Amino acid sequence: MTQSDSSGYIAISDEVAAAVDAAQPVVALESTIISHGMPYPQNVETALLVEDTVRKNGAIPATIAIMNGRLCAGLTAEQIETIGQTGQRAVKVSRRDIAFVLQDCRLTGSTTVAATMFIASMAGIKVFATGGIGGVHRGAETTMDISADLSELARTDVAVVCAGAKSILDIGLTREYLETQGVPVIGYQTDVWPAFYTRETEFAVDYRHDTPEKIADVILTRRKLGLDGGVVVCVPVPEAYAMDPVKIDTAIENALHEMAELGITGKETTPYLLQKIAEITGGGSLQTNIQLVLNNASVAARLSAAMNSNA
Ligand code: PSU
Ligand code: MN
Repeated sequence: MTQSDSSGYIAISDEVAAAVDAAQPVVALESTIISHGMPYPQNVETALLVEDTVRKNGAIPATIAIMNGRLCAGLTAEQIETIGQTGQRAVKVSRRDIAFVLQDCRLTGSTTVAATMFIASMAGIKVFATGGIGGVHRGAETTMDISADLSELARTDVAVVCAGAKSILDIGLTREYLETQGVPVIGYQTDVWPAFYTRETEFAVDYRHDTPEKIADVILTRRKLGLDGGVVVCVPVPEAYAMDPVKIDTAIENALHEMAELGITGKETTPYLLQKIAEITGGGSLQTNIQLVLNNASVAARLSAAMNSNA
């Protein structure tokens, strides 16, 4: 059973709809990480574990995707299994793709950070946990490859909890772009941007906050002021799972080199690089990726709880 809003395009699960209505904590989760970010079956195992982690930390999980011609907020375990098995045959859906994938009921659309934020916001969900956001790619000064995740952050009021940006991106340029768009980057218990697989970079975050309550407080102030858009909350990967910086940088360099030789561009770049880096590190990067997502899910659940008790 699902509830629909008057537009008829969105299908919110009963559990998620009830939690949103009662102002209970809810955390949105994306599905591109399942279809394009990890291999089967670890992708499905991780997606289900992430949902458990959200629950254990006091919130209701709402995994988001486009299935059977509907924008779905809150998937069943069977739907998550379908996305995991469909893998890269699913359409990777960013903002521009949403209406087109809705048009063809046969398509399974896995939503990126941008599309997940848009649908979460429609469903009344204000906090979203993922692994890493898209950003400004290296070489973007000639390719113009800048993820639509960044412009979505500028317009949609959802807090995105992530482990920073991988060095497949240009972190310095990503930071500049977010500043231009008025999107603050908050370091959770860190002064510097984490680099996804590792805990540190040379780039400072805009503000550091050490508790979910302080982050919730500033988000509510932004809302009261009518400041549009979201915030990025950067959480470093737990120490025990962080990778050796030299090893991971070498793997990334090699993966980027191979990608250039193959001529891969556009929306295929991130999935290709994630897969290649996992291969080069003998699966090490995948283990780190899984652990950082779980950690972000727990921080997001506590942030959502803090936002509801402050409101
Ligand atoms: N980073 C990851 N794993 C992912 C992604 C990013 O570590 O799965 C996905 C997210 O869905 C993100 C998207 O929103 O890649 C960005 O893609 P693009 O750069 O094509 O906008
Ligand atoms: Mn891109």
